Amino acid sequence: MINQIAQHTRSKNNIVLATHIRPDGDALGSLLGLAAILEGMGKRVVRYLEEPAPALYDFLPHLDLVQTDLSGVLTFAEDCGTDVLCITLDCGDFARLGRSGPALREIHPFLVIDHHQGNEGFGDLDWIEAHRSSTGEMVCDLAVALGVDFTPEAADCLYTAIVTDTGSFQYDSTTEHTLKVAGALVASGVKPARISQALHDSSTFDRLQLTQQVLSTLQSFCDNQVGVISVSQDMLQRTGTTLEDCEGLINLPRSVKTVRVAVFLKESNGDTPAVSVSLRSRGDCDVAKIAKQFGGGGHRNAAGFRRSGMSLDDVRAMLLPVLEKALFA
Ligand SMILES: [Mn+2]
Repeated sequence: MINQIAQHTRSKNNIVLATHIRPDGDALGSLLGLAAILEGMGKRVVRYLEEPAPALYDFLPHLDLVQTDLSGVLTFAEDCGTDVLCITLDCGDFARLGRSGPALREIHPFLVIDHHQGNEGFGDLDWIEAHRSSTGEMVCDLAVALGVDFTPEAADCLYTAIVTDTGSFQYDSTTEHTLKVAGALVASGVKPARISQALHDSSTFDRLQLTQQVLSTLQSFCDNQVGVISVSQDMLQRTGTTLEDCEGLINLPRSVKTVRVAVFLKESNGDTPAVSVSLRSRGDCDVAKIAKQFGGGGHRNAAGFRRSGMSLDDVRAMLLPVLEKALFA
């Protein structure tokens, strides 16, 4: 499949790249990294995001080149006639493309590059490998298949993609190949300490105060095998932060030795109350299966779902019996 993807990519001069809504490091890093690779091949590339990227990723090269104007992207594609293709990166299903999905899907060929478990494919051509650590890792292989060297910018973006989706090479999805690819990126100029500092040592006192409040909600269940934290809109208002500032906090309950599943409940702001739930597991507990029961999805060790019209307490009460069953099955 990678060769077919490479062949299609070679055959077109204009390429639209898109990723999922509320993009994470893998989504942004894969998109910006592949864009730099394709531009190095002399192609015209559109980097499309439905909404601006979270400020946490401001350090990524070429983030300023991202376009958020869908009509401009569609006009570009139309003007290219048949000499265009669209690639979505790290997008586990069609709905995750957001409001722009249906319009982008009109661009042909439409290629899907992704590593989400349960992605059944929604492109003209789907390259989906659920065992991969990250979409960034797959893009690195694509660059090799295309016979292109990594520019320093591409390498920084792709390293960020891999390092964020593997929790800095800590998750089960990290393989020998993942580390080989990361090594190749370092050989191309990546400074791991610089990326790690940008991702992890760039906090603010507001964010630390938010962390303090979120940690005060910590509860353990199921013989200390489940750790739950939550954030309310009230906490965000009090500390002058946003949900974006909650990135990474789920690793706090996950860091407890006995915890097999960490849960982070986040109250959304909006007209109707809603709670989004992040699940992280260690070892063999498949949280993607659990998320799926509630209409969500993800990977075996990292998944999530969203519930409208329920409070934080209601969602916790709904989820705990399901977790208990999964852990003690
Ligand atoms: Mn990913």
